[in-house]
Amino acid sequence: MNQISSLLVISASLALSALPSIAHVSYTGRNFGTFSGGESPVIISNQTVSGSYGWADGTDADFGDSHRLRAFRFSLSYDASVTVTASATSNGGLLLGDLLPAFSIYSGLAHLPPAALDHDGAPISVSYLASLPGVPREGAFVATADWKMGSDSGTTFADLSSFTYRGHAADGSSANYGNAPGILGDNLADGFVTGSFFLPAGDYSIFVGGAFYDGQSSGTANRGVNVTLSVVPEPAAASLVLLSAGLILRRRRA
Ligand SMILES: [Ca+2]
Ligand SMILES: [Ca+2]
Repeated sequence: MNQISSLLVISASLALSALPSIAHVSYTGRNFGTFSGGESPVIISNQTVSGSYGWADGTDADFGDSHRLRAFRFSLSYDASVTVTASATSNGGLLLGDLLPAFSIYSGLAHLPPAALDHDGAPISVSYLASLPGVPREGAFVATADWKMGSDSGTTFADLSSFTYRGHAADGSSANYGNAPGILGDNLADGFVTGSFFLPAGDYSIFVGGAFYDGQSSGTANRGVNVTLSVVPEPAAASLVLLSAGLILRRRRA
C-alpha cells in the first residue's frame, strides 16, 4: 500500500469512528420520563426504526444488530402496571407499508451522555459476544432474554450495560416473526401492537423494531413508528399512596 492509499484508509477509518453517535444506543428525544402516579399516557411520535426486521432478528441464536431498533426509556417511582403501544405511521411519507412493530422491555439503561454511547461494534461488546458459547453473533441485541453491550470506553465486562429482560409483544404471528420459541404475537399483522407488564420501581429501556424476520431483503430504510406509554400504579402501591395521603390529612387535622 503506498502512502496516499494508507492515508486514505486512515482518514476513512477516522471518518467511520467519528460517525455521529446517533447510530449508537441513545434515548435522546425518547425519554418518557419518571412516573410517580396519576400521569396521563405519554406518546412519543414520529420516531423511526431502520428496516422491518430488527426486533425479529434478535429472537434467533445469533442475536441481532441493535442499530436496527430504537431505544426508549422510562422510570417508575414504584411498582406499576405499564402498557406500551407501538404503532406504525406514515411519518412524513416514510412508511413503506411493511413495518410490523414489536418491542421488548428491560430493566436497566444504556450508558448516558456525557459517557460514550453503547454499540454492537465497541471492542468490549465484540469481545463479550465472542466469549459466549454457540454460534458467532451478528450483534448484541436479544429480543426475549437478558443481554449486554458496551461503549468504546469499556475495558472489562464489568463496564457493559446490562439489559434484564422483562417482557415483549410482537405484531402478527409466526408467519412474519418466524419460528423462534416463546414469541407472543397478537395474531393480527396490522402495524399495531400493545402489551401490559407489571414492573417494580426502577429504570427501564424499551427497544422497538420490526417483527418481519425475512424483511432483510427489503433493506434498512427507516420506517415510522409512534410509541405510547401508559402507567397505572399497582393496587398495592396505589393503596400505599392513599394510605400515606390519609395519614398526612390526619396529621394536618391534628
Ligand atoms: Ca439474528
Ligand atoms: Ca397487531
